[in-house]
Amino acid sequence: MNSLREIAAELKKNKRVLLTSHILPDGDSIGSLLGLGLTLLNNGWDVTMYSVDGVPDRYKFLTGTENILTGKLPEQSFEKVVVLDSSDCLRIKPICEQLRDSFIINIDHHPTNSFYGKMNYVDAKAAATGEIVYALLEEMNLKLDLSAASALYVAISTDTGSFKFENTTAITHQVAARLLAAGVNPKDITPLVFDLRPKQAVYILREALMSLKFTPDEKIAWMTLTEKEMMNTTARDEDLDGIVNYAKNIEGVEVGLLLREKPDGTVKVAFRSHNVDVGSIAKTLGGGGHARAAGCSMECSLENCLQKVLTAVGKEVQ
Ligand SMILES: [Mn+2]
Repeated sequence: MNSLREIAAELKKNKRVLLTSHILPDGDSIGSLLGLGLTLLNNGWDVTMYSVDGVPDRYKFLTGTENILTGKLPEQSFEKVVVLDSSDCLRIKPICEQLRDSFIINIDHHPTNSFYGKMNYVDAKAAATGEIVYALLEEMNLKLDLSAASALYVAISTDTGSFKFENTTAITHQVAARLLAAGVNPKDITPLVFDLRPKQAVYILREALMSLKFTPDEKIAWMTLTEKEMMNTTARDEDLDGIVNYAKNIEGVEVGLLLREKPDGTVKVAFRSHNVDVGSIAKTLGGGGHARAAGCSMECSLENCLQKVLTAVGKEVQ
């Protein structure tokens, strides 16, 4: 692994950089991208910010999201490519091949990271990739403006569930304090990111809750969503954010699951737990993630996938 100092020095050598982050972007994905991108831009870099799946509506209030490209990746060559918050090249699959010969700098906090970059910095203790981006910018001696600070606040507050998850450390709060000192006011951000939801998100939540079921010992709770329910409610992927936590947060439940049928016939599974390492379980099913929050994609019917997942999780829950 490389040090942030080495990465800072390398980034200073070239100004034409591409920054990108993972498919189905979350707050850390977009926030890290913008926090780094806007700061480099303000300091003379020629920055291209790119997100495979665009920017979810929820994060569009952040300044600079309008400059994040999606769709076809520009043909021009980049001197450096920084890939953020992505544990392997599959997380940027549509552009992974195209970037194969690029100088990739991989910056991430997923313990399952495969070190696919020419340079790699992976800190599994960091609460968010945004926390690492903050440290990198400090190493580069670059000052954050309010827009970049707001983006990093979104990155860190979303990956810590508003500073509630166990990944929240003293460093997390120190970084947040500096972001507030740079002008961030949580009341301008938190309601937009955590509280306000579009109507179809509430409708699909209602469908998910209607499907709630438990194992006989009530330690595993799961919800399922069919493609038909997604169509009927006009819900999008991003409207499913956080729904799995309703299963996890039931008293006595150890693992909460959300299984969602996709139009391509696969089933996407989200795992959340209190103590069990669901990251390892997801890995045995072809996925990955963190110890308490993980996911995988499976090729089977909703019912068959559910049985496979319950068997795998059941072995670890007693
Ligand atoms: Mn993250």
